[in-house]
Amino acid sequence: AFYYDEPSRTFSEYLLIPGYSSSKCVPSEVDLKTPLVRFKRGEEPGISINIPMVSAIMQSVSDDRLAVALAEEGGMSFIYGSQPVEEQAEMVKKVKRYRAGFVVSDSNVSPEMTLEDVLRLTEKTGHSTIAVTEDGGPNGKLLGIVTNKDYRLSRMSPDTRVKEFMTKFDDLVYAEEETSLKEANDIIWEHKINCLPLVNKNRELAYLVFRKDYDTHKKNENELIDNAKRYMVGAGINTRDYEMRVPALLEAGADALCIDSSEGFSEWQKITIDYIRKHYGERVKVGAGNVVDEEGFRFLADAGADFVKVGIGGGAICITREQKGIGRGQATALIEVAKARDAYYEETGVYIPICSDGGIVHDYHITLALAMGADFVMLGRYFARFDESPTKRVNINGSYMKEYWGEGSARARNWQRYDMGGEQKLSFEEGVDSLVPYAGSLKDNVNLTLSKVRSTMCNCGALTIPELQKKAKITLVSSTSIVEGGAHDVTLRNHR
Ligand code: MZP
Repeated sequence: AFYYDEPSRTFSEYLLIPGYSSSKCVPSEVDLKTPLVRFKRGEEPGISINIPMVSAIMQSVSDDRLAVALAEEGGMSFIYGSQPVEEQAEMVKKVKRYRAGFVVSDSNVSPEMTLEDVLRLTEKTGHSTIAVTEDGGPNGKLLGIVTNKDYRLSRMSPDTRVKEFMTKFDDLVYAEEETSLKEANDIIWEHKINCLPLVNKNRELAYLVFRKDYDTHKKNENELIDNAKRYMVGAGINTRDYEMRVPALLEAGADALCIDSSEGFSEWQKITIDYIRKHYGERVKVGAGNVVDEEGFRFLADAGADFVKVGIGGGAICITREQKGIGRGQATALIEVAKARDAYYEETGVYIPICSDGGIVHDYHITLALAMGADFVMLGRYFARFDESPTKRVNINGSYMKEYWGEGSARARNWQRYDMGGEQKLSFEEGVDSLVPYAGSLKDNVNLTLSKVRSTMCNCGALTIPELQKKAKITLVSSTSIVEGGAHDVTLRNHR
């Protein structure tokens, strides 16, 4: 066996030593923009994110709602892949249909539905206005608009079909997607309507603009709604069903893919990337991982990964190290892979961003990870605590908690993430089912976290992430990495 001379260490064993900060080095001047995908020396990366945070590819973390909230702050989510292809693609579509400030009609009805169905749908989704499309699909041909108020006032029988009801409201007003906000507003006021559907050339619904959306966008009244900000979103894939999943996710509009695996130094990842390169060339961006050393990084870099994820066994819900005895302290893994990334860049002129995945417990761990060479970090527990995460908020002895479970837990049953080519099932658990303290909105928390990151960067005299990586002085403080190997910072729930 090969023995490493040094023990593997984690973030809590390190601290940053402040460097000189000039009077120009103030938090408001810090730029956190960072590359997401590989680029050649002298060129710009195909995709960058404005803050160095992405959300974990997990059922309890990354659905379309969290993806929109994180994109609004400048980060990016990877929608979880441990669900049927169509459902994952639908989540991606919902994020892509969403434009800053505009409501996307994701709760459409077909003309065959009854008024009772419509009322139930408005109650379930909280949308008072629903678009009626020919096939009931979200982007189908637009036939009309129904508001629950119309229905209530009409006093028609609940069994009435929407198509009969619509004959009472045949003055459908709509506009083309290229309408400017000002024009949309004029139409809304002229027709005394609350909601204007926008359609493409085939009268397929693009989205609904509400009067209140315009009010919140007054400053850019001549902006075209086609140009309104669209959010970026990523999606997890696996090394089993990629031939089905990849095309569906791309069709849905995913901006980047990521092979989601607990252990990425494997031929399966190369085969998956080869498939993508063969069918889509370089235009489809795909991350790979996870790895924890130079060899693993080199393998994925040579295989064509657009970014590489680092980390095995450090996730808050992860018990891989206890179950299988594999893994590495997150800091040591990251430091080695960052060196490998820099050496690769020197040799080939190709920069491959690395993502530190798992084990971020305190906000300062993010700054440390960036200082140690990460281009961005992936977080699960952190995001699971917020309003926007997909899980239930529960009251435990008077305190609000949110559910958070691992992809390797019996609850998620994401066997593809742990697949070693054997039977198609999860043979033993590598993750726990837990609760984390509820923490409020994503926006408030991300802003607070990043204000700490910016402030620490200024203490180190750095205004950008590459500058931090160059200037950071890091010291070891103690050896507590053993704590990271087990479930930590969570309350265990019914775990056998
Ligand atoms: P954390 O931010 O909660 O500490 O860690 C999140 C990361 O843990 C995920 O991005 C993923 O790499 C990893 N993960 C997800 N499920 C499990 C598991 O069940 C796991 N063991 O380790």
